[in-house]
Amino acid sequence: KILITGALGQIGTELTNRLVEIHGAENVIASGLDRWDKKLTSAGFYERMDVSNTQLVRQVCKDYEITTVYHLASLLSGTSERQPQFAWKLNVEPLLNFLELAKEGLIKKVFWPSSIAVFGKGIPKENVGQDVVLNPTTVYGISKMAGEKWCEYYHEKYGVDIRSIRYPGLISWKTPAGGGTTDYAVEIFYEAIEEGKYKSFISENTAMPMLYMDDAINATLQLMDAPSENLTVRSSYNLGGMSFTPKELATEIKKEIPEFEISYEPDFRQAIADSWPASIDDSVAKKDWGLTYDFGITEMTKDMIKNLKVKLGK
Ligand code: VAH
Repeated sequence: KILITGALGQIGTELTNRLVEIHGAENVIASGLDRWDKKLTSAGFYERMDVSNTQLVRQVCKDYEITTVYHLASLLSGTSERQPQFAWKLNVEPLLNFLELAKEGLIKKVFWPSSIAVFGKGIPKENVGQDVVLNPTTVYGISKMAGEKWCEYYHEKYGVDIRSIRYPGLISWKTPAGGGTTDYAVEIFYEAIEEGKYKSFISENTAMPMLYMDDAINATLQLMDAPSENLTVRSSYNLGGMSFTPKELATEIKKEIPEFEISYEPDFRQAIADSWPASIDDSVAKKDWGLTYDFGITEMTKDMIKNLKVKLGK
């Protein structure tokens, strides 16, 4: 059976639905802190679970005979900067618990999301490689870097089958993102449709690595289905997707909504964005497990606007 933590989140809702399609609802247990909301997930079971409650997590894994865990519960970059100690605790300690459960053999395989936020000062801005020095300057990046090192440690020392991806900014329409620096690229679509204008908290020429959610879910499942012996990275795989600036995204949106206007008012998240790479080299993922992409900025923009118009009743 499969357990997803953070199942009501931006990745969690879509990953849960895809896992149900593949494995059947009776084999998928979704969990989250919030009350279950049926529109968000089609899992056979839902457990209201605080991932910090290690005894409850162990009990749920035992009761449902969980073999694979997608541990997605986390606080994103913006939110984490506002509550550093809590963000560190929540982003790292529950992961350690799942690594322990895997070491004991109670569960067999763990997926954990890292982020391009692990990169920071002192490296080139473009085409950042798999093995560059990690110098995160945000609490979120520090917690993800620490998580990656723990994953590598438990694999090397105890043979735990842990797999991870350094996600770029993720863009989707089904569930609003929560508190990320890249989430201007989600909000902009809602406001373009509802207001015809958007005030971006990231400056116009700040390029960041981005990925459409469909491609992120496909990549996650490709990695999890790959033969373990093919995987040469047990910290976390670079995944670059596409790279664009708010200005470039606004230009794409204008092709669909000609009257759309963008303005810029950078906030505290600009400094976070400035510390991150503009583009990523994900050749190792392509070699090890056949990473591919279906959506570029034009296809993504069309798909976002088409689906959001329906969702927003426009
Ligand atoms: C954030 N969307 O902005 C997340 C992600 C690379 C960015 O980690 O915090």
